[in-house]
Amino acid sequence: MTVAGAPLSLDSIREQLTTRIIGRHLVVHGEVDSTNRAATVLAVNGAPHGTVVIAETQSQGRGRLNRTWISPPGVNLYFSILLHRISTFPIIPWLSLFGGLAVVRATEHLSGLRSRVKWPNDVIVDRTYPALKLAGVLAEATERAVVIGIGVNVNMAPDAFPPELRPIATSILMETAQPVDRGALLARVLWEAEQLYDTEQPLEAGMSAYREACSTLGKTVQITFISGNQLEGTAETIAGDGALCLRRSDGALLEIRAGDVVHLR
Ligand code: BT5
Repeated sequence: MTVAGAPLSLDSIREQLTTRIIGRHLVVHGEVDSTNRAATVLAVNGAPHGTVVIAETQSQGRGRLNRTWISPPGVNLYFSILLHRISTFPIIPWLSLFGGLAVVRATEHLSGLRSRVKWPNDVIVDRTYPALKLAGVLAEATERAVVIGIGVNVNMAPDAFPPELRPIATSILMETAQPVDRGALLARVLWEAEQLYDTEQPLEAGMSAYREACSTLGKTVQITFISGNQLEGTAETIAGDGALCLRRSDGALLEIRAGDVVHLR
């Protein structure tokens, strides 16, 4: 067992890993531009299914649509899971939804903190309005592989966030006042992910668990599309393929596959 604050090392992570596939091949960087980019390069070079790339800090950590993921050293988790596109693994929308669910489950297991997913793949603490972002997931697909990048704010102090993020972001430490061993949390997220990606388990069970953990359902939401167009409605359910089903005020039911969601009420 390592202690909170200890650097992440190959040995300390390996000691705590309980997975069969995910993380059996591990690459640990002190600093990298982006673990998603590094994992994509490894995928092209034939890295095994289940490879995990971890970094203490990222110089160009990225969110969706080329946004920045703030990645200070030594306090958080930044990692990417590389999965080959093999027929026994579920399709891409599930992979990215389940990344957020794995973080929710692992966080509660290790710290007792109850977080929720905001569709599609933010992890938030929603006891206040607006909710605070604890983790983000960025799934990117290449021809041969899917890379699921996960950033979790673990032991980050409020003043480590840039001022514009302070009102909208949080960490496990900020919520519970207790530091968490990052190696243990990483090992647990990978274990939860492996359970969810295991096709011996019915996918529908994972989707039901996702719906239960989803803070978006039942809320009035505003969706902004890549085009800048916006829509408002009530989030009614998540379809079996991961789409958000939105009820408009005129009664129409729309299936949304991508967009930025704001919980209005
Ligand atoms: C995400 O994008 O939430 C996906 C973030 C994925 C990060 C991981 S870290 C490991 C892997 N390697 C990478 O390069 N990326 C992945 P999006 O929904 O677009 O949210 C981005 C927005 O979240 C930013 O524009 C900020 O407003 C906010 N943000 C940035 N850094 C944050 C942080 N550390 N904590 C909370 N919010 C943050």
